[in-house]
Amino acid sequence: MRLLRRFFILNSAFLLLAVLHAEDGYRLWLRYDPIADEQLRAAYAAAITEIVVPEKAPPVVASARDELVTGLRGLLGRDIPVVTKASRDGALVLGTPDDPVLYAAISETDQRAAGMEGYLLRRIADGRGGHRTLLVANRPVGLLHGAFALLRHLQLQRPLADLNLLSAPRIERRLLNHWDNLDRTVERGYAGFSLWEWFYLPEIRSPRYRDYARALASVGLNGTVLTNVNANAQILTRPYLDKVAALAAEFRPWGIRVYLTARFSAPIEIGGLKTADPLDPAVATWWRDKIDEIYQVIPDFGGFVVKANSEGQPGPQDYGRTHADGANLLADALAPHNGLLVWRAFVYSAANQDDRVKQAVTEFAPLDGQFRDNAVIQIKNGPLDFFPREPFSPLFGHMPRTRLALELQITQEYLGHSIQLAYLAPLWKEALDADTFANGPGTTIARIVDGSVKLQHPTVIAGVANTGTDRNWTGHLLAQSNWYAFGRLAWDHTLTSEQIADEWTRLTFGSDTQVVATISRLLLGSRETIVNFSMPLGLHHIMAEGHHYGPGPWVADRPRADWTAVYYHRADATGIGVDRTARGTNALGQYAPEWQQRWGDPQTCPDELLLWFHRLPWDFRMKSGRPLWDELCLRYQQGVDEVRTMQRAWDSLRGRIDDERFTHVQQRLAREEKDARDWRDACLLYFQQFSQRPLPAGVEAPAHPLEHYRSIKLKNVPGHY
Ligand code: BDP
Repeated sequence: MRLLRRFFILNSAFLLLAVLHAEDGYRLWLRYDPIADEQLRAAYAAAITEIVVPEKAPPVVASARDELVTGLRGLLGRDIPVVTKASRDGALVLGTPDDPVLYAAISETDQRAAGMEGYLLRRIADGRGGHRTLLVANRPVGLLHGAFALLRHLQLQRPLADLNLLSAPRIERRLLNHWDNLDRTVERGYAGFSLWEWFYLPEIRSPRYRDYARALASVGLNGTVLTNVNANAQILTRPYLDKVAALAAEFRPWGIRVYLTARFSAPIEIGGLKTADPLDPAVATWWRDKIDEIYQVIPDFGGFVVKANSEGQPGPQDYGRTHADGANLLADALAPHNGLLVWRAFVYSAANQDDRVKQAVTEFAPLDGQFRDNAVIQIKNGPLDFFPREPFSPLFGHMPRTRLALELQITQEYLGHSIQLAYLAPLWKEALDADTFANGPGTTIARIVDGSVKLQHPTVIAGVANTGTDRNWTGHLLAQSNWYAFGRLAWDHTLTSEQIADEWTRLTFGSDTQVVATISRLLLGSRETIVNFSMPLGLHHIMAEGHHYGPGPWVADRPRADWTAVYYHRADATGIGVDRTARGTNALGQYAPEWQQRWGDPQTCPDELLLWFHRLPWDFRMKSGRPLWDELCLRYQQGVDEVRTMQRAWDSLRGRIDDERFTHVQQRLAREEKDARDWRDACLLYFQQFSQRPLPAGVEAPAHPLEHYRSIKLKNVPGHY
C-alpha cells in the first residue's frame, strides 16, 4: 500500500514536472531555465546578490523588479532579495534621476545617450572592495528595457565582469499592427484567433494580456495597434472604448501604449452625420469630440492608423479631397493630446490604369510637405505589397518634407503562412539598408525612418503582427523568431540578421553549439529558399487568389487586372516579365539615377530582380551562361532541394532538443517540402506552355499534369475571411 502510494506521489510529481516543462512554446524567448554550467551560475550568483529598488516604485519599475526576480530565480535557482538600500557586495541597483547619488555616477554624455527609453548597465567597484551593477535610465521605462537586457545577457551566458552596455532605441514608436477583427478573426493571421476577447472585456481580463505585453517589452516594442486596417467603426463607440481602456491598463505597466485604426466614414456610421468630408466643419467637430472622449478614457492613448481610399476603404477622395486633407483632419484633432496620426500609403486605384507599383508615388509625392507635424505616412517595404522579394518602395525617396514610417509584415501572408519556415530579418534588412540616394549616397530607408537624415519626430516603425491564440503565439514555433527580430530591429536596425538569429536561437533552444549553429543556419537561409521555390528571379504576385497560399500563375479574370497573376508575369511565347524600364511602364523612373542605371540594364540588374524590371525572351542569356528558361527551372528545383537540406539538418537535431518542438518543426518542414514541389511543378508546367522548352537536366519531372494543380481549390484556409 505504502509502495503504491509512493508510486502515485512520484508519478504525479513527474507529471507536474512534465506539465511545467511542456515545450509548447508559450514561454517564447523568456524561458529563464537554470544555467547548466555550474561555475557560471555560481559566478552570476556571486555578482548579483540583491536587487535595490526604491520603495515606491512606479508600475513599470515594479514590472522590471518582478521580471528580475522571476528571471534570476529561474536562471540561478535561488531567490534574490529585493531591498531598498544597497547593503552588500553584488548589489544590482536600479535608479533614475530621482536617485541623485546614483545618477551622479553617470556622465552627462551617457545620460544624454540613454535618451527617453534607453538604459545604462554598468558594473563598477563599490568602494568597499566589492562590486555593484548599476541599471540607470532617465525614465522608469528605461529600467524595464534594461532589466530585460540584463536577463538576456545572462541567458546568453555573457560575462558580467566588465558589463558596460548603453543602449537606446533608434526609432521612437515601435509598433505592432494587429489586423484583428472585432469578431476575433485575424486578417492574414495564421496563429489562431485574436488575443483580444472583446465580448468578455472589460470585466474579464485574460492573463495572456500581461504575458503579451511582457513579450513586447522584452524586445523593446512600445505600442500596439489593436485593430485591423480594414477598420470597423464600432471600435470607436463607448462600450468598445471601455474595453480598449481595460487592455491599455493591462499593458501600461509594461510600457506599452494602445493605438486604434480609425475608419474614415465613422462620422456617418456611428456619428449619425450625412458625410465624412474632411473639410466639413461638422465632421471636424465630430472627430474632435470623439478623440477628446478617447483621451478621457485612455489618457495615454497613442493615436490612429488609417487605411483610406485603398482596396475599397472609405477616404477623403470620396469627397474629392486629398490624402493630406484626410490625414490633417485627424491629426489636428489628435494634436492637443499629443496623439499620433499614421496614414498608410498602401494605395492603388481601379480607376488608374498605370502600373500598380507606381501608384503610391503618383498619389503621395505631390502632397509632400502638406502633412501636419504629428502625421506620419506609413509605407510598406516594397511598392507592391509584402512579397518574398521586391525592390524597396521608391516613395521613401520622394517625400523629403514628410515624416515617413516603415511598415513590415511579420505575419507570412505570401511566405507560407505558419506552415513554411521564413526568418524575415534578412528581408527587412534589405529594405532598411536600401539606399534611396534621395539626399546623396547613404540616404537609406533606415536613416530616413529613424530621423537621422532629417529631424522628423516622432519616428515610427510598424510590423504587422503574427500573433494569435495558438498556445505558442505564432503558429510555427520558429516564427517566434520574427516577432523577436522585429522588436530587436525596431530598437536597433544596425543589428545584423545573423546576430539576431543567434540570440533568438540561444534564448529559445539553449546554447548547445550544434543546435545553435544548425538552427541559425536554417533560419538565415529560409526566406531565400521560399523565394526560390515560389517566386524566383523577381517574379511576384503569382500566388493562388484570395488566401494567397500556394501557386496560382494562371490567375486571371478577376474584377481588377492588378489582382491577377498574369498582369505581373505576362508570360507568352515571346518571353516573361514586366518591362518597367522607360520602354515599358517606367516604374524604374521613380528610383534614383544610380538605381536606374543598375537595374535598367538586364546585364547589370541582379538576377533577384530581373523579371521585376525586365521582360525577356525565354532564351535570354543569364549571368550563369544558361538560357533564362533553364535558369528559372533550376531556381525552382533549387528551392525544393534546399527544403530537403533543411529537413536533413533538422533531423540531425533529434535527441538534442525536446521531442515536442522537434516534431512540431519536423512536420512543418515535411509539409513545406510538398508545398515546394507543388510550387515548382505548377509554375514550370504553366510557364512551359509558353516557353515550349524541355525541363533542363537536374529538374525533377512534375508529379501531375498542369490541370491537377489548376484544379486545387483550398478551402477554409486560415487568415482569409
Ligand atoms: C494586403 C492584404 C490585405 C490587407 C492589405 C493592406 O492581402 O489583407 O488588407 O494588404 O495592407 O497585403 O491593407
